[in-house]
Amino acid sequence: PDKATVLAFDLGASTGRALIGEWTEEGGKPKLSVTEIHRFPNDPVWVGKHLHWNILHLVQEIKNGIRIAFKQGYNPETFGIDTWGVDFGLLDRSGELLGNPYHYRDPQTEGLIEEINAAIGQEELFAQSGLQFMPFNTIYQLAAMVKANSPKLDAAETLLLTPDLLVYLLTGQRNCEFTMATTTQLLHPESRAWNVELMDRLQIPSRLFLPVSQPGEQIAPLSAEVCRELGVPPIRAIAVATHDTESAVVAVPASEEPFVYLVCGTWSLLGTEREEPLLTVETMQNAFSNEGGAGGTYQLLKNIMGLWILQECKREWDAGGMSLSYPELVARAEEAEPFRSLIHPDDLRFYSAGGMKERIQAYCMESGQPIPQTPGEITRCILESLALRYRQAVEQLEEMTSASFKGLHMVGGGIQNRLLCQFTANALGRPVWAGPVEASAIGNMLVQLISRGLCKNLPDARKLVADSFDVSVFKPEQKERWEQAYRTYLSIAKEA
Ligand code: ADP
Ligand code: LRH
Repeated sequence: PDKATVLAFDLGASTGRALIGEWTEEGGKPKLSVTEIHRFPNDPVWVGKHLHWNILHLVQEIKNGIRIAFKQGYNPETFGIDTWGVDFGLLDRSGELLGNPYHYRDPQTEGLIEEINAAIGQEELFAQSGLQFMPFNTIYQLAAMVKANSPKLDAAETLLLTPDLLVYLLTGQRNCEFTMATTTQLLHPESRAWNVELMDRLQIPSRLFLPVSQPGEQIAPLSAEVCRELGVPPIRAIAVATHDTESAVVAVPASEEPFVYLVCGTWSLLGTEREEPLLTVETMQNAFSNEGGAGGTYQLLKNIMGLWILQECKREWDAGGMSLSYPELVARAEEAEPFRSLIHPDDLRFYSAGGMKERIQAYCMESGQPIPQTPGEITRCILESLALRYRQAVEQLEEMTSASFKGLHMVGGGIQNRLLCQFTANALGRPVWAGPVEASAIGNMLVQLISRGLCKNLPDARKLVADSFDVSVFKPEQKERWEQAYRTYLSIAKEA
Protein backbone atom coordinates (compact mmCIF):
# COMPACT_ATOMS: atom_id res chain seq x y z
CA PRO A 1 0.00 0.00 0.00
CA ASP A 2 1.07 3.65 -0.43
CA LYS A 3 -1.08 4.90 2.47
CA ALA A 4 -1.67 3.81 6.04
CA THR A 5 -3.23 5.28 9.16
CA VAL A 6 -2.18 4.52 12.72
CA LEU A 7 -3.48 5.67 16.08
CA ALA A 8 -1.11 6.24 19.00
CA PHE A 9 -1.93 6.74 22.65
CA ASP A 10 0.92 8.25 24.65
CA LEU A 11 0.28 8.49 28.36
CA GLY A 12 2.72 10.57 30.35
CA ALA A 13 2.67 11.24 34.07
CA SER A 14 1.08 14.66 33.48
CA THR A 15 -1.18 14.21 30.45
CA GLY A 16 -2.37 11.55 28.04
CA ARG A 17 -2.90 12.18 24.34
CA ALA A 18 -4.19 10.48 21.21
CA LEU A 19 -2.57 11.21 17.87
CA ILE A 20 -3.32 10.08 14.34
CA GLY A 21 -0.42 9.28 12.05
CA GLU A 22 -0.91 9.29 8.29
CA TRP A 23 1.84 7.54 6.41
CA THR A 24 2.11 8.06 2.66
CA GLU A 25 4.62 7.07 0.02
CA GLU A 26 4.87 9.10 -3.14
CA GLY A 27 7.52 8.47 -5.74
CA GLY A 28 9.34 6.16 -3.34
CA LYS A 29 9.55 8.86 -0.64
CA PRO A 30 7.69 8.04 2.58
CA LYS A 31 6.26 10.81 4.81
CA LEU A 32 4.50 10.79 8.14
CA SER A 33 2.06 13.48 9.19
CA VAL A 34 0.71 13.64 12.69
CA THR A 35 -2.46 15.23 14.16
CA GLU A 36 -3.35 15.39 17.82
CA ILE A 37 -7.03 14.46 18.20
CA HIS A 38 -7.46 14.21 21.96
CA ARG A 39 -5.64 15.27 25.15
CA PHE A 40 -6.63 14.61 28.76
CA PRO A 41 -5.18 15.16 32.21
CA ASN A 42 -3.68 12.22 34.07
CA ASP A 43 -4.18 13.16 37.70
CA PRO A 44 -3.39 10.60 40.38
CA VAL A 45 -5.73 10.08 43.34
CA TRP A 46 -4.89 9.76 47.03
CA VAL A 47 -6.98 7.09 48.78
CA GLY A 48 -6.05 6.75 52.44
CA LYS A 49 -2.29 6.34 52.65
CA HIS A 50 -1.85 5.36 49.03
CA LEU A 51 -1.45 7.23 45.75
CA HIS A 52 -3.15 5.54 42.78
CA TRP A 53 -3.56 6.01 39.06
CA ASN A 54 -7.14 6.58 38.00
CA ILE A 55 -6.96 3.62 35.64
CA LEU A 56 -10.63 3.49 34.63
CA HIS A 57 -10.52 7.19 33.74
CA LEU A 58 -7.57 6.39 31.48
CA VAL A 59 -9.46 3.50 29.85
CA GLN A 60 -12.42 5.82 29.28
CA GLU A 61 -10.23 8.51 27.73
CA ILE A 62 -8.59 5.97 25.42
CA LYS A 63 -12.05 4.86 24.34
CA ASN A 64 -12.94 8.52 23.76
CA GLY A 65 -9.81 8.87 21.63
CA ILE A 66 -10.81 5.89 19.47
CA ARG A 67 -14.33 7.25 19.08
CA ILE A 68 -13.04 10.71 18.13
CA ALA A 69 -10.64 9.26 15.53
CA PHE A 70 -13.47 7.63 13.59
CA LYS A 71 -15.86 10.53 14.13
CA GLN A 72 -13.30 12.84 12.54
CA GLY A 73 -13.21 10.56 9.50
CA TYR A 74 -9.89 8.81 10.12
CA ASN A 75 -9.72 5.07 9.58
CA PRO A 76 -6.77 3.78 11.59
CA GLU A 77 -6.08 0.11 10.95
CA THR A 78 -3.97 -0.33 14.10
CA PHE A 79 -3.31 1.33 17.44
CA GLY A 80 -0.60 1.26 20.07
CA ILE A 81 -0.33 2.42 23.68
CA ASP A 82 2.80 3.62 25.46
CA THR A 83 2.99 4.88 29.05
CA TRP A 84 5.42 5.85 31.80
CA GLY A 85 7.52 2.97 33.18
CA VAL A 86 7.44 0.58 36.13
CA ASP A 87 3.75 0.53 37.18
CA PHE A 88 1.41 -2.42 36.84
CA GLY A 89 -1.98 -3.96 37.59
CA LEU A 90 -2.75 -7.43 38.90
CA LEU A 91 -5.43 -9.71 37.43
CA ASP A 92 -7.30 -12.32 39.47
CA ARG A 93 -8.04 -15.82 38.15
CA SER A 94 -11.22 -14.66 36.42
CA GLY A 95 -9.21 -12.03 34.55
CA GLU A 96 -10.47 -9.03 36.50
CA LEU A 97 -8.30 -6.18 37.72
CA LEU A 98 -7.47 -6.44 41.45
CA GLY A 99 -7.79 -2.95 42.89
CA ASN A 100 -6.35 0.30 41.57
CA PRO A 101 -2.75 0.27 40.39
CA TYR A 102 -0.36 2.20 42.62
CA HIS A 103 1.29 5.36 41.35
CA TYR A 104 5.08 5.09 41.30
CA ARG A 105 5.29 8.01 43.73
CA ASP A 106 3.23 6.13 46.33
CA PRO A 107 5.23 6.26 49.57
CA GLN A 108 5.06 2.46 50.14
CA THR A 109 8.54 1.92 48.69
CA GLU A 110 10.32 4.21 51.17
CA GLY A 111 13.46 2.60 52.60
CA LEU A 112 13.26 -0.47 50.36
CA ILE A 113 16.29 0.35 48.21
CA GLU A 114 18.47 0.08 51.33
CA GLU A 115 16.67 -3.04 52.63
CA ILE A 116 16.99 -4.95 49.38
CA ASN A 117 20.57 -3.83 48.82
CA ALA A 118 21.35 -5.23 52.26
CA ALA A 119 19.65 -8.55 51.41
CA ILE A 120 21.01 -9.06 47.89
CA GLY A 121 24.06 -6.81 47.72
CA GLN A 122 24.07 -3.61 45.69
CA GLU A 123 26.63 -4.73 43.12
CA GLU A 124 24.99 -8.12 42.76
CA LEU A 125 21.57 -6.55 42.16
CA PHE A 126 23.04 -4.14 39.63
CA ALA A 127 24.79 -6.97 37.76
CA GLN A 128 21.48 -8.83 37.62
CA SER A 129 19.30 -5.91 36.56
CA GLY A 130 21.45 -3.14 35.08
CA LEU A 131 19.11 -0.50 36.52
CA GLN A 132 19.69 2.69 38.44
CA PHE A 133 18.36 2.32 41.99
CA MET A 134 15.16 4.35 41.76
CA PRO A 135 12.60 4.07 44.59
CA PHE A 136 9.79 3.47 42.13
CA ASN A 137 11.19 0.42 40.32
CA THR A 138 8.63 -2.40 40.16
CA ILE A 139 10.85 -4.61 42.30
CA TYR A 140 10.42 -2.24 45.28
CA GLN A 141 6.69 -1.88 44.74
CA LEU A 142 6.29 -5.66 44.79
CA ALA A 143 8.62 -6.00 47.77
CA ALA A 144 6.45 -3.43 49.59
CA MET A 145 3.37 -5.54 48.87
CA VAL A 146 5.16 -8.69 50.08
CA LYS A 147 6.19 -6.89 53.25
CA ALA A 148 2.63 -5.63 53.84
CA ASN A 149 1.33 -9.17 53.31
CA SER A 150 -0.94 -7.82 50.57
CA PRO A 151 -3.94 -10.10 49.93
CA LYS A 152 -3.87 -8.82 46.35
CA LEU A 153 -0.62 -10.68 45.78
CA ASP A 154 -2.16 -13.94 47.04
CA ALA A 155 -5.17 -13.56 44.77
CA ALA A 156 -3.21 -12.44 41.70
CA GLU A 157 -2.70 -14.68 38.71
CA THR A 158 -1.05 -12.30 36.27
CA LEU A 159 0.86 -9.03 36.44
CA LEU A 160 0.41 -6.66 33.52
CA LEU A 161 2.54 -3.53 33.17
CA THR A 162 0.38 -0.42 32.52
CA PRO A 163 0.41 -0.35 28.68
CA ASP A 164 -0.13 -4.12 28.50
CA LEU A 165 -2.93 -3.74 31.06
CA LEU A 166 -4.67 -1.03 29.02
CA VAL A 167 -4.41 -3.11 25.84
CA TYR A 168 -5.79 -6.12 27.74
CA LEU A 169 -8.77 -4.10 29.02
CA LEU A 170 -9.60 -3.16 25.42
CA THR A 171 -8.84 -6.42 23.61
CA GLY A 172 -8.90 -9.19 26.21
CA GLN A 173 -5.40 -10.37 25.19
CA ARG A 174 -2.54 -10.57 27.68
CA ASN A 175 0.99 -9.69 26.65
CA CYS A 176 4.23 -8.69 28.29
CA GLU A 177 6.32 -6.31 26.21
CA PHE A 178 10.10 -6.16 26.56
CA THR A 179 10.81 -2.43 26.98
CA MET A 180 8.41 -2.09 29.92
CA ALA A 181 9.61 -5.43 31.36
CA THR A 182 13.14 -4.02 31.62
CA THR A 183 11.93 -1.22 33.93
CA THR A 184 10.92 -3.76 36.61
CA GLN A 185 14.51 -4.54 37.75
CA LEU A 186 13.40 -8.19 37.59
CA LEU A 187 14.48 -8.97 34.03
CA HIS A 188 18.04 -10.17 33.66
CA PRO A 189 19.84 -7.86 31.21
CA GLU A 190 22.14 -10.59 29.88
CA SER A 191 19.69 -13.46 29.38
CA ARG A 192 16.86 -10.95 28.70
CA ALA A 193 14.61 -13.35 30.64
CA TRP A 194 12.78 -13.08 33.99
CA ASN A 195 15.08 -13.46 36.97
CA VAL A 196 13.12 -16.13 38.82
CA GLU A 197 15.88 -16.74 41.34
CA LEU A 198 15.83 -13.08 42.39
CA MET A 199 12.03 -13.15 42.63
CA ASP A 200 12.24 -16.27 44.83
CA ARG A 201 14.76 -14.61 47.15
CA LEU A 202 12.41 -11.65 47.61
CA GLN A 203 9.28 -13.84 47.80
CA ILE A 204 7.85 -12.13 44.75
CA PRO A 205 5.58 -14.72 43.09
CA SER A 206 7.15 -15.61 39.73
CA ARG A 207 3.87 -17.15 38.52
CA LEU A 208 2.65 -13.58 37.84
CA PHE A 209 5.03 -12.95 34.94
CA LEU A 210 4.20 -13.78 31.31
CA PRO A 211 6.81 -14.65 28.68
CA VAL A 212 8.37 -11.49 27.25
CA SER A 213 7.65 -10.41 23.66
CA GLN A 214 9.59 -7.91 21.53
CA PRO A 215 8.12 -4.53 20.46
CA GLY A 216 6.00 -4.82 17.32
CA GLU A 217 4.05 -7.92 18.39
CA GLN A 218 0.57 -7.88 16.85
CA ILE A 219 -2.07 -8.30 19.56
CA ALA A 220 -5.82 -8.98 19.23
CA PRO A 221 -8.31 -6.51 17.76
CA LEU A 222 -10.59 -4.42 20.00
CA SER A 223 -13.07 -6.71 21.75
CA ALA A 224 -16.59 -7.09 20.37
CA GLU A 225 -17.96 -5.27 23.45
CA VAL A 226 -15.71 -2.24 22.90
CA CYS A 227 -16.52 -2.11 19.17
CA ARG A 228 -20.25 -2.23 19.94
CA GLU A 229 -19.98 0.43 22.66
CA LEU A 230 -17.98 2.82 20.47
CA GLY A 231 -19.52 1.95 17.10
CA VAL A 232 -16.08 1.36 15.55
CA PRO A 233 -14.50 -1.51 13.58
CA PRO A 234 -12.21 -4.04 15.33
CA ILE A 235 -8.89 -2.28 14.85
CA ARG A 236 -5.85 -4.27 15.98
CA ALA A 237 -3.57 -3.43 18.87
CA ILE A 238 0.18 -3.57 18.32
CA ALA A 239 2.44 -3.80 21.36
CA VAL A 240 4.81 -0.99 20.39
CA ALA A 241 7.87 0.00 22.43
CA THR A 242 5.33 0.40 25.22
CA HIS A 243 7.63 2.31 27.60
CA ASP A 244 7.20 5.99 26.60
CA THR A 245 10.93 6.69 26.91
CA GLU A 246 11.74 3.91 24.46
CA SER A 247 9.05 5.06 22.03
CA ALA A 248 10.60 8.54 22.18
CA VAL A 249 14.08 7.15 21.49
CA VAL A 250 12.77 5.50 18.29
CA ALA A 251 11.73 8.98 17.10
CA VAL A 252 15.06 10.75 17.72
CA PRO A 253 15.98 12.00 14.22
CA ALA A 254 19.68 11.20 14.55
CA SER A 255 21.74 9.96 11.64
CA GLU A 256 25.15 9.94 13.36
CA GLU A 257 26.42 7.09 15.54
CA PRO A 258 26.73 7.02 18.43
CA PHE A 259 24.38 9.83 19.41
CA VAL A 260 23.20 11.22 22.73
CA TYR A 261 19.59 12.15 23.37
CA LEU A 262 17.47 13.75 26.06
CA VAL A 263 13.81 12.77 26.36
CA CYS A 264 12.51 15.82 28.18
CA GLY A 265 9.13 15.65 29.96
CA THR A 266 8.10 15.06 33.55
CA TRP A 267 11.41 13.15 33.76
CA SER A 268 14.59 13.87 31.84
CA LEU A 269 16.07 10.71 30.33
CA LEU A 270 19.52 11.31 28.96
CA GLY A 271 21.24 8.46 27.17
CA THR A 272 22.81 6.71 24.23
CA GLU A 273 21.82 3.65 22.24
CA ARG A 274 23.83 0.44 22.41
CA GLU A 275 23.49 -3.14 21.27
CA GLU A 276 24.19 -4.58 24.70
CA PRO A 277 23.87 -3.39 28.30
CA LEU A 278 26.91 -1.91 30.06
CA LEU A 279 27.00 -3.61 33.44
CA THR A 280 30.11 -2.05 34.95
CA VAL A 281 30.57 -0.76 38.50
CA GLU A 282 31.16 2.68 36.95
CA THR A 283 27.69 2.56 35.36
CA MET A 284 26.23 1.79 38.77
CA GLN A 285 28.22 4.46 40.56
CA ASN A 286 27.27 7.10 38.01
CA ALA A 287 23.62 6.04 38.46
CA PHE A 288 22.90 5.06 34.86
CA SER A 289 20.35 2.46 33.75
CA ASN A 290 20.31 -0.09 30.99
CA GLU A 291 16.76 -0.11 29.67
CA GLY A 292 15.55 -2.34 26.86
CA GLY A 293 14.71 -0.48 23.66
CA ALA A 294 13.12 -1.22 20.30
CA GLY A 295 14.99 -3.27 17.70
CA GLY A 296 16.82 -5.35 20.32
CA THR A 297 18.78 -2.33 21.61
CA TYR A 298 19.73 -1.41 25.15
CA GLN A 299 19.59 2.24 26.15
CA LEU A 300 22.26 3.42 28.55
CA LEU A 301 20.51 6.33 30.21
CA LYS A 302 20.23 8.42 33.33
CA ASN A 303 16.86 9.15 34.87
CA ILE A 304 17.07 12.82 35.91
CA MET A 305 14.32 14.38 38.07
CA GLY A 306 13.40 16.69 35.21
CA LEU A 307 10.60 19.20 34.78
CA TRP A 308 8.68 17.46 37.56
CA ILE A 309 10.25 20.00 39.90
CA LEU A 310 8.79 22.91 37.93
CA GLN A 311 5.50 21.07 37.40
CA GLU A 312 5.09 20.77 41.16
CA CYS A 313 5.89 24.44 41.81
CA LYS A 314 3.39 25.42 39.11
CA ARG A 315 0.73 23.16 40.62
CA GLU A 316 1.09 24.89 43.97
CA TRP A 317 1.19 28.40 42.47
CA ASP A 318 -1.98 27.53 40.51
CA ALA A 319 -3.66 26.17 43.65
CA GLY A 320 -2.71 29.35 45.52
CA GLY A 321 -4.44 31.46 42.88
CA MET A 322 -1.27 32.63 41.10
CA SER A 323 -2.02 30.97 37.77
CA LEU A 324 1.03 31.18 35.55
CA SER A 325 1.28 29.30 32.25
CA TYR A 326 4.55 27.65 31.27
CA PRO A 327 5.28 30.37 28.68
CA GLU A 328 4.72 32.99 31.42
CA LEU A 329 7.02 31.17 33.83
CA VAL A 330 9.68 30.92 31.15
CA ALA A 331 9.36 34.65 30.37
CA ARG A 332 9.80 35.53 34.06
CA ALA A 333 12.77 33.20 34.37
CA GLU A 334 14.38 34.92 31.42
CA GLU A 335 14.17 38.24 33.29
CA ALA A 336 15.50 36.83 36.56
CA GLU A 337 19.15 37.20 37.61
CA PRO A 338 21.38 34.46 36.14
CA PHE A 339 23.18 31.88 38.33
CA ARG A 340 21.85 33.27 41.60
CA SER A 341 21.25 29.83 43.12
CA LEU A 342 21.55 26.23 41.90
CA ILE A 343 20.20 22.87 43.07
CA HIS A 344 21.16 19.26 42.44
CA PRO A 345 17.93 18.14 40.71
CA ASP A 346 18.44 14.49 41.66
CA ASP A 347 18.57 15.13 45.38
CA LEU A 348 15.85 12.72 46.56
CA ARG A 349 14.11 15.48 48.49
CA PHE A 350 12.68 16.66 45.16
CA TYR A 351 11.11 13.27 44.36
CA SER A 352 7.78 13.34 46.17
CA ALA A 353 4.86 15.69 45.70
CA GLY A 354 4.15 18.82 47.74
CA GLY A 355 6.09 21.73 49.22
CA MET A 356 8.49 21.90 46.25
CA LYS A 357 9.18 25.64 46.49
CA GLU A 358 10.09 25.27 50.17
CA ARG A 359 12.33 22.30 49.44
CA ILE A 360 14.20 24.29 46.81
CA GLN A 361 14.57 27.16 49.25
CA ALA A 362 15.81 24.83 52.01
CA TYR A 363 18.37 23.35 49.59
CA CYS A 364 19.66 26.81 48.71
CA MET A 365 19.81 27.84 52.35
CA GLU A 366 21.70 24.69 53.41
CA SER A 367 24.22 25.20 50.61
CA GLY A 368 24.76 28.84 51.55
CA GLN A 369 23.21 30.37 48.44
CA PRO A 370 20.70 33.22 48.07
CA ILE A 371 17.15 31.93 48.52
CA PRO A 372 15.00 32.20 45.39
CA GLN A 373 11.60 33.72 46.17
CA THR A 374 9.66 34.72 43.07
CA PRO A 375 8.31 32.31 40.43
CA GLY A 376 10.85 33.80 38.00
CA GLU A 377 13.78 33.19 40.37
CA ILE A 378 12.64 29.68 41.20
CA THR A 379 12.02 28.73 37.58
CA ARG A 380 15.43 30.09 36.58
CA CYS A 381 17.09 28.11 39.37
CA ILE A 382 15.40 24.88 38.19
CA LEU A 383 16.19 25.40 34.50
CA GLU A 384 19.84 26.35 35.00
CA SER A 385 20.36 23.46 37.38
CA LEU A 386 18.79 20.97 34.95
CA ALA A 387 20.97 22.23 32.09
CA LEU A 388 24.12 21.82 34.20
CA ARG A 389 23.00 18.37 35.31
CA TYR A 390 22.56 17.41 31.63
CA ARG A 391 26.15 18.47 30.93
CA GLN A 392 27.38 16.31 33.79
CA ALA A 393 25.43 13.30 32.46
CA VAL A 394 26.73 13.79 28.90
CA GLU A 395 30.31 13.91 30.17
CA GLN A 396 29.79 10.79 32.28
CA LEU A 397 28.40 8.97 29.24
CA GLU A 398 31.40 9.99 27.17
CA GLU A 399 33.73 8.66 29.81
CA MET A 400 31.82 5.43 30.22
CA THR A 401 31.54 4.63 26.51
CA SER A 402 34.65 6.40 25.14
CA ALA A 403 32.36 8.25 22.75
CA SER A 404 32.49 11.90 21.85
CA PHE A 405 29.23 13.59 20.98
CA LYS A 406 28.95 16.60 18.70
CA GLY A 407 25.68 17.84 20.18
CA LEU A 408 22.53 16.73 21.97
CA HIS A 409 19.20 15.66 20.48
CA MET A 410 16.28 16.83 22.62
CA VAL A 411 12.72 15.51 22.20
CA GLY A 412 9.50 15.56 24.23
CA GLY A 413 7.08 18.12 25.70
CA GLY A 414 9.86 19.89 27.61
CA ILE A 415 11.46 21.24 24.42
CA GLN A 416 8.58 23.71 24.17
CA ASN A 417 10.61 25.43 26.88
CA ARG A 418 13.05 27.13 24.52
CA LEU A 419 14.94 28.72 27.39
CA LEU A 420 15.77 25.25 28.70
CA CYS A 421 16.99 24.20 25.24
CA GLN A 422 19.20 27.31 25.02
CA PHE A 423 20.55 26.83 28.57
CA THR A 424 21.34 23.22 27.71
CA ALA A 425 23.29 24.22 24.61
CA ASN A 426 25.13 26.85 26.69
CA ALA A 427 25.92 24.41 29.49
CA LEU A 428 27.20 21.81 27.02
CA GLY A 429 29.07 24.28 24.85
CA ARG A 430 27.64 22.28 21.95
CA PRO A 431 24.52 22.56 19.79
CA VAL A 432 21.15 21.21 20.81
CA TRP A 433 18.85 19.85 18.10
CA ALA A 434 15.30 20.04 19.43
CA GLY A 435 12.37 18.10 17.95
CA PRO A 436 9.95 16.52 17.65
CA VAL A 437 7.81 17.46 20.69
CA GLU A 438 5.55 14.43 20.39
CA ALA A 439 8.41 11.96 20.09
CA SER A 440 6.80 9.21 22.17
CA ALA A 441 3.62 9.21 20.10
CA ILE A 442 5.65 9.30 16.87
CA GLY A 443 7.89 6.44 18.02
CA ASN A 444 4.75 4.53 18.93
CA MET A 445 3.53 5.04 15.33
CA LEU A 446 6.90 4.06 13.86
CA VAL A 447 6.90 0.68 15.60
CA GLN A 448 3.39 0.10 14.27
CA LEU A 449 4.69 0.89 10.77
CA ILE A 450 7.68 -1.43 11.23
CA SER A 451 5.37 -4.19 12.46
CA ARG A 452 3.14 -3.67 9.42
CA GLY A 453 6.09 -3.91 7.05
CA LEU A 454 5.86 -0.26 5.95
CA CYS A 455 9.13 0.80 7.52
CA LYS A 456 12.25 -1.38 7.62
CA ASN A 457 14.12 -0.75 10.82
CA LEU A 458 15.27 1.92 13.32
CA PRO A 459 17.56 3.87 10.92
CA ASP A 460 14.71 3.90 8.37
CA ALA A 461 12.26 5.08 11.03
CA ARG A 462 14.61 7.87 12.15
CA LYS A 463 15.09 9.00 8.56
CA LEU A 464 11.32 9.19 8.21
CA VAL A 465 11.21 11.46 11.30
CA ALA A 466 14.01 13.66 9.93
CA ASP A 467 12.16 13.95 6.58
CA SER A 468 8.78 14.66 8.18
CA PHE A 469 9.35 16.99 11.16
CA ASP A 470 11.19 20.25 11.83
CA VAL A 471 14.13 20.41 14.19
CA SER A 472 15.24 23.68 15.87
CA VAL A 473 18.94 24.28 16.39
CA PHE A 474 20.21 26.04 19.54
CA LYS A 475 23.81 27.20 19.30
CA PRO A 476 25.89 27.53 22.48
CA GLU A 477 26.33 31.04 23.89
CA GLN A 478 28.12 32.61 26.87
CA LYS A 479 30.63 29.77 27.12
CA GLU A 480 32.77 31.29 29.89
CA ARG A 481 29.87 32.12 32.21
CA TRP A 482 28.44 28.65 31.87
CA GLU A 483 31.83 27.05 32.37
CA GLN A 484 32.14 28.91 35.64
CA ALA A 485 28.56 28.00 36.62
CA TYR A 486 29.35 24.35 35.94
CA ARG A 487 32.23 24.44 38.39
CA THR A 488 29.94 26.00 41.01
CA TYR A 489 27.29 23.37 40.26
CA LEU A 490 29.77 20.52 40.73
CA SER A 491 30.85 21.86 44.08
CA ILE A 492 27.24 22.19 45.28
CA ALA A 493 25.76 19.06 43.79
CA LYS A 494 27.48 16.18 45.45
CA GLU A 495 26.25 12.95 43.85
CA ALA A 496 23.08 11.95 45.74
P1 ADP B 1 4.89 13.71 30.20
O1 ADP B 1 4.83 12.93 28.92
O2 ADP B 1 5.89 13.20 31.17
O3 ADP B 1 3.52 13.89 30.81
P2 ADP B 1 5.50 15.99 28.47
O4 ADP B 1 6.46 15.36 27.53
O5 ADP B 1 4.12 16.29 27.98
O6 ADP B 1 5.41 15.18 29.84
O7 ADP B 1 6.16 17.33 29.02
C1 ADP B 1 5.54 18.07 30.01
C2 ADP B 1 6.43 19.22 30.41
O8 ADP B 1 6.65 20.07 29.30
C3 ADP B 1 5.81 20.10 31.47
O9 ADP B 1 6.22 19.70 32.77
C4 ADP B 1 6.34 21.48 31.14
O10 ADP B 1 7.46 21.78 31.93
C5 ADP B 1 6.76 21.41 29.69
N1 ADP B 1 5.87 22.23 28.83
C6 ADP B 1 4.69 21.86 28.32
N2 ADP B 1 4.16 22.87 27.57
C7 ADP B 1 5.03 23.89 27.61
C8 ADP B 1 5.08 25.22 27.04
N3 ADP B 1 4.09 25.67 26.29
N4 ADP B 1 6.16 25.97 27.30
C9 ADP B 1 7.17 25.53 28.07
N5 ADP B 1 7.18 24.29 28.64
C10 ADP B 1 6.13 23.48 28.42
C1 LRH C 1 9.08 8.78 31.85
C2 LRH C 1 9.24 7.44 32.55
C3 LRH C 1 10.68 7.21 32.91
C4 LRH C 1 10.61 6.51 34.24
C5 LRH C 1 9.34 7.08 34.84
C6 LRH C 1 8.59 6.22 35.80
O1 LRH C 1 7.72 9.04 31.56
O2 LRH C 1 8.77 6.41 31.76
O3 LRH C 1 11.41 6.51 31.95
O4 LRH C 1 10.53 5.15 34.07
O5 LRH C 1 8.51 7.45 33.77
